[in-house]
Amino acid sequence: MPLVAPFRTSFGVETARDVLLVRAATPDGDGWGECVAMSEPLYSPEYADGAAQVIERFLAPRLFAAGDVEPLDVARLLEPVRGHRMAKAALETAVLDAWLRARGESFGSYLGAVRDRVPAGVSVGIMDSIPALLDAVAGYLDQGYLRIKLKIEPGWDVAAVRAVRERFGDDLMLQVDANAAYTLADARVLAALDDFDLLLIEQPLAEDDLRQHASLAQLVRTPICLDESIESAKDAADALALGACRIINVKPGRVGGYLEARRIHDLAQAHGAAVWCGGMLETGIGRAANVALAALPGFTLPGDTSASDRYFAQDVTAPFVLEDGHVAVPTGPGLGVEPIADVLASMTTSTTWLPAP
Ligand code: NPQ
Ligand code: MG
Repeated sequence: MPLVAPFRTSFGVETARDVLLVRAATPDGDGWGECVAMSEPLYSPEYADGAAQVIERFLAPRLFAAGDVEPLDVARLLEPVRGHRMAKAALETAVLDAWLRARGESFGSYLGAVRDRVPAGVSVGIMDSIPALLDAVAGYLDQGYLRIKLKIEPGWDVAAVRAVRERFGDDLMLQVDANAAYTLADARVLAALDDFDLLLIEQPLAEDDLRQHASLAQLVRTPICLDESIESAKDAADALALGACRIINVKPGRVGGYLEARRIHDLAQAHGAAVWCGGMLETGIGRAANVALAALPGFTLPGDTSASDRYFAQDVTAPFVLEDGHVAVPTGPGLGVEPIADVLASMTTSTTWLPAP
């Protein structure tokens, strides 16, 4: 799926999104899940073709062998396979969607949503110049986005943040995301961001640098938020106990599914830590479930739950739209949205039915 504009982060420039969708065909009806792995292993070790292969060879056979599978069984059945959380999440979501559709219950209702719409933030890529960045941010604010996240990397940080703060004022909810581009030796640059009253600094250091994040947290006033470092509720518990972060970006794909994502929400709530819902340039399928999750009570910061047109001119489902800075939580059974058949067909490059005939 072509992106409406190139999206540059500290790990590269994306101009299109390769999407792996999973459809669970069950006796009670279909369910859908979106695998958020990128086409290349740049954000994390998983990648879309690898996820398709691990599903085909190792994950789906375990579900088929188990016979009558309910959503709460999926993680346990897949647990012997190490890692591959994004692939597992896509399968669990498809099973959960089919199960909820058959019961006539929405994702939001099942997960424990307490809102019918969620405030929307937007993630703004690294630009070629400060004027280009200011134009991009102005455009998103005109559309109504309630919070801006700037992607940063060494050389595109303090000046970019200062320019946005000066142009748009102190009331703008503003945060940054480094996608692991810094080291503890950069603590002085990161501490310089303290002047700009940011909501948080997301994943400044490498994913396996939990201890270093705890050290960094002693050197900067801005709250540290972890994304890539948190792959499970256990990781979240460790990070909070260590003082490595005060806030967690919850991405269901990264942690193995919506049920584990809810556990992180519950844990953070008990710990008094804030969570918010991240984004992986999802189609309407993944976006629907994210918006439902973001409606849980502990999601107290606006998420990267943008409207579909932030990324795609044509979404695979009916588009999610921004209304008064918010995105509506779907109310229909399961995800509440489904792929539009001819749109899906026009975008599909390959289909595999499992088990193979
Ligand atoms: C983040 N997302 O929070 C990610 C990173 C990211 C919205 O900033 C293709 C697929 C391109 C997934 C670029 C946002 C991507 C991607 C960035 C995820 O760290
Ligand atoms: Mg991030």
